[in-house]
Amino acid sequence: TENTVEPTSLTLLGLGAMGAAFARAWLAAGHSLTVWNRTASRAEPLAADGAAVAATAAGAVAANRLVVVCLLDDDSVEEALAGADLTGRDLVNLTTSTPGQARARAEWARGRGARFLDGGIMAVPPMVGVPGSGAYCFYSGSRDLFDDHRGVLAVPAGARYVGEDAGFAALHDVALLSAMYGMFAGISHAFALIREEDIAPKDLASLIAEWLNAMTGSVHLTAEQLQSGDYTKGVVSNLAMQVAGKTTLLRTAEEQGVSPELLTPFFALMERRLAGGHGAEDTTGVIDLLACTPA
Ligand code: FVH
Repeated sequence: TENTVEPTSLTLLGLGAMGAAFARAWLAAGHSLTVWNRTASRAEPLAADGAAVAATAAGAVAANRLVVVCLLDDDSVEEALAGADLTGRDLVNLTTSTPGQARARAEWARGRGARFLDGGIMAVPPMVGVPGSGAYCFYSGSRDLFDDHRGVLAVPAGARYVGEDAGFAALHDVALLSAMYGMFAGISHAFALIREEDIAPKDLASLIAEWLNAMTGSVHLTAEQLQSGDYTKGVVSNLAMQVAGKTTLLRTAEEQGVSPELLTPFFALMERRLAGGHGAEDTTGVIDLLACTPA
């Protein structure tokens, strides 16, 4: 988080948990902020902190060249900006979107005379504006917009530009969240296994955290294998061995009275890859099996 940038005037639409956290960070760093929120009362604490409050979204957009939007979803962005003149604006959309929605929104903004940057927030509100918290946003779309406003954008959370394709910020965001949900699934299964036993959850928690940390290096091996096309490169625990070991995991779940439903989809894919004659690989080949026709 940087807060040594020139004082800047900007607009923020959306004062939910995340929008309000961004607003507080910009105000605390001395930037001049105009805010708007559909439910006007949510702007009151920010007005007390020095924000100018616009009565309408169109008015807020008219107040500044740089307009940041942090609303619930893409439909709310459409609704909020329907009556606003975006000509000459630099629109930064931090609302969570799919890559397709972000690309369509970029076209939509360009058609209304605005430069566009999409953002994906990798933080929860308490991390925002806190130096060293690790909060950051992915940004993609107009490089010029990003370069012009990088300093002020990096005040609430670090700023990582990932490409001109407006869909890339959302894609990076969702890729990381997807990895996180896989981890949450494994953690849920692990705790379910010990739930009825005389093992303190906090003791297992430390062990899980330590083990997951030790395993994170595998992400780099997967990347190397994908890049080289050789999925046997550097393999330590091959697929044939892992599929054989699956029986122990499933039998343990049964013994402990735990549904295997969080594990079985991944094991089914590993088995399919093994059946295709890829026992010497790691699990990287599963990625190829996931390819399907985009909607
Ligand atoms: N909060 C979090 O932990 C996550 C972290 C990662 C990124 N997400 C995304 O950030 C966007 C905003 O999330 P939020 O936490 O601020 O969400 P809420 O507190 O629920 O506030 C929603 C705001 O959106 C406004 N809003 C909703 N619908 C409309 C609409 N049709 N027209 C105009 N504004 C609308 C709502 O207004 P109000 O209910 O106060 O009137 C809030 O300002 C989001 O994309 C997350 O996925 C957050």
